[in-house]
Amino acid sequence: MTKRYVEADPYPWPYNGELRADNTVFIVIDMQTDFCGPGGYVDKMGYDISLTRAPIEPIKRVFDAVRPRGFHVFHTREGHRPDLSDLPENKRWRSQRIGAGIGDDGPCGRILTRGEPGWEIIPELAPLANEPVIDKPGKGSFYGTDLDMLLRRRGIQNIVLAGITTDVCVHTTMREANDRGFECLLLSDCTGATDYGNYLAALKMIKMQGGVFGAVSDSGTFIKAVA
Ligand code: C5J
Repeated sequence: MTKRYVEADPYPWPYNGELRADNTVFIVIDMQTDFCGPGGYVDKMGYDISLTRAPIEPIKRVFDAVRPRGFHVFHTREGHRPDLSDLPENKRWRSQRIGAGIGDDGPCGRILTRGEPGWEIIPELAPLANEPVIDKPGKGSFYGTDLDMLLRRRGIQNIVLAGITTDVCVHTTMREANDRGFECLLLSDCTGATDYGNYLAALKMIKMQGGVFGAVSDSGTFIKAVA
């Protein structure tokens, strides 16, 4: 079968050239109001949400390229049960000390709490009805979820990552996926962090050791490869 690659750093991705719609998923991590909207968790903590909003338009362009071609598309949401029974005490304590207590009332409802307006994925990037949404209590998308099962049942081998934040939920998910044997690619303009230095460092970390967690490309290059 013809091999297909995305130009990427530090190697043309995927390693084996088996880039197809049926074995590849585009996963969009935590594009929720709490992470990129006014009054959400990240805004309440005092970070600049223009950094976490920057990926919105590039992600839209990737949707337009992958959806009609039959690629799998998944979404994730970080959040906790309304009774907070899945919220570790230390995670709550840390959020309170920075002034954005998880479960506390905020301008977008209770912070990082399932069912609240701030927890919703932003309307611009709303999932389609057939696209799985993974609700996760932590930073990684595999811990405490059925993501691994959904990917393996669909025969997915390649994961293209996007979303926020690069250094926290995106990186944790990429590392978890890499350890499970999935071949991962992060699109640099489809992700953002609360700190620009952390964003750059997170991209650099992926590329060490011959691509220790996979490879990095960008939306335009990826779209060209799948078109
Ligand atoms: C954070 C996330 N940063 N989605 N969550 O707490 O990266």
